Amino acid sequence: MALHQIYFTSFPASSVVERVYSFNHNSLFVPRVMNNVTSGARMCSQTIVRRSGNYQPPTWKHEFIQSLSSEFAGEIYVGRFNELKGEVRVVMNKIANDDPLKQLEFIDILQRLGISYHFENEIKDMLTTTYKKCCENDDWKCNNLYATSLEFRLLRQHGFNIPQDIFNPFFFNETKSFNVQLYEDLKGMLYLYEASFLSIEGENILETAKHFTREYLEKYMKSSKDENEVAIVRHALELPLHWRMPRLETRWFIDIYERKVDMNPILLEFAKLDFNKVQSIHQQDLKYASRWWRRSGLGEKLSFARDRLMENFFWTVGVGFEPELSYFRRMTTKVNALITTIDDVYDVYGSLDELELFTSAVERWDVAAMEELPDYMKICFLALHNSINEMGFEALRDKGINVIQYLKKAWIDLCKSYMLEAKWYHTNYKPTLEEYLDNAWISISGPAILVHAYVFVTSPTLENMESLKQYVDMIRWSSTILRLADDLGTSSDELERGDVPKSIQCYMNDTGASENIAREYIGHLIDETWKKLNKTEFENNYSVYPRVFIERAKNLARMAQCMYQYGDGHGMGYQETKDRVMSLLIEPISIHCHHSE
Ligand code: LA6
Ligand code: MN
Ligand code: MN
Ligand code: MN
Ligand code: MN
Repeated sequence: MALHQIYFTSFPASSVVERVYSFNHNSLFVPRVMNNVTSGARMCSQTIVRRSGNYQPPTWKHEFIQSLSSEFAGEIYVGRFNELKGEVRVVMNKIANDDPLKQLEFIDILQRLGISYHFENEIKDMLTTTYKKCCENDDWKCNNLYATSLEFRLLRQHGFNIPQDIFNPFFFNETKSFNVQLYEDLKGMLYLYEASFLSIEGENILETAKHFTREYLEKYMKSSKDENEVAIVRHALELPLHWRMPRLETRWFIDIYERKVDMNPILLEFAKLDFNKVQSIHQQDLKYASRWWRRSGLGEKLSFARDRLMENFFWTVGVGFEPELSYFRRMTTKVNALITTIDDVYDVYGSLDELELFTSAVERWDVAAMEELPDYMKICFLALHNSINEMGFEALRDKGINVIQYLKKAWIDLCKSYMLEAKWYHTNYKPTLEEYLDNAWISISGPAILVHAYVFVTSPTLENMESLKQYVDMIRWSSTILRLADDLGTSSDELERGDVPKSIQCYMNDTGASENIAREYIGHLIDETWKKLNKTEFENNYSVYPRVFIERAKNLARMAQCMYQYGDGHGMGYQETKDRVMSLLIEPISIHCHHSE
């Protein structure tokens, strides 16, 4: 059935790559260059000068959201859906006795079509068998870069720590370079490129592979006239598969798959139907969240802050799309909306004195603490207090555990990190990049989001919550990527409005580099941080951090790279975000029936 032929049928001219890119992997940080705390900048004036975010009103109205409905929510398609699912399972069982490459290709297609979550156990079994034999040099992958790369990527994606050495047959250790005969193999090069993003620090073969294949693919793009191939390669170069927001990738791939000559119509129809069914569940979650947001009154009362209910919901779909994660999406939208609002209180509207009051009110976590707050902060504080306590109540009711102190701690840590940035801003202090990042991975709210997510997607124990309280590495690296991606997308606007120097500016201050060089460096840091995040997964003990949680941590980083891919997709109402929301949440995929009744 050769599903892999969706990719390439022709190969490019050989010898397009002349040299192997090498990269400097020294310290992440450069030494401190300047330290200019301006003292005596206390806020003492009576009139408070407030900044403005210049935010546009929301793109999506509450009434529009409430009007959404989908024919895929009902019973009409259930029969066909189950029928197709059964047929896919039959194909899968047949393939289980087939050659290993066929199995891997099938798993890859299921994943890319967004339907692999229906067959998790079957996939796990197949990959466990593959892993046991991964170091044998079997015929099906011998001298086959494509097959080896696919095997490597799938195994690592599923937490199996297959060694980089399986690429040894293609790599010359003496010259530290790949065999140039690989230039003949576009598909192999593309798959090696994708595989290289599953690496951890210190894996030199994979690091060489990443630069070698990128350079090759970039040259290929310039020389090829095959539009389909160029589109696929461009897509891969923009962002590798491992960094992509899963649902958008699914939506993109379904269209690609449909154009493939030997595609399997059963898989295609099942993928479309499943996409639409999942979308109808997302719409229900969105409507719930929008009702909550409307009732909170925050959008109207705090007119200086971003009113971004749809975007806040969209994040949650990026972090967890599966049908059974409705509760997670509903609650996390609330968390995101509170974060977005309170972030603007600290960054845009609040005076330093007001912010001190707010921070200590959150530390007290007590309605009595509201008394001394200005009115606009009262409503914000009470919305926070009530919403989070209610989540705590539901965890107690449904999971039998009192997590409020842990949720509360996440908000205290977040507000303290906001407070530190506010002080830096008001005293015109310029932190080094290292000093900035030490705080900024918390102030981007990743730890807060993930601690709450842990409660929403697992059955937490007090022991787990205690260990999470220290913000394990997984949370740290995911949040660091979130921060760096956010800085790449938002810091231009932030600096114009008035804000602390973000990572790009800190690096410029530290080194005297230009903005372009600094942006490139931050991109490099994202790459390095992904390696650390990858590593946490291989070291993980699944009983403390189950897959369902690890996937949230990885997806948070992916969603950040999606939201900020072209700028501030979260705050600025970009067309790109509108189009993405349309295609994921509003418009179903049209279904042509391939079966006759
Ligand atoms: C980004 O805003 C923002 F609102 C976030 C809270 C990022 C992640 C949020 C989710 C998932 P901004 P700052 C809702 O760029 O001030 O203002 O930390 O964040 O740079
Ligand atoms: Mn690199
Ligand atoms: Mn902000
Ligand atoms: Mn902020
Ligand atoms: Mn920002």
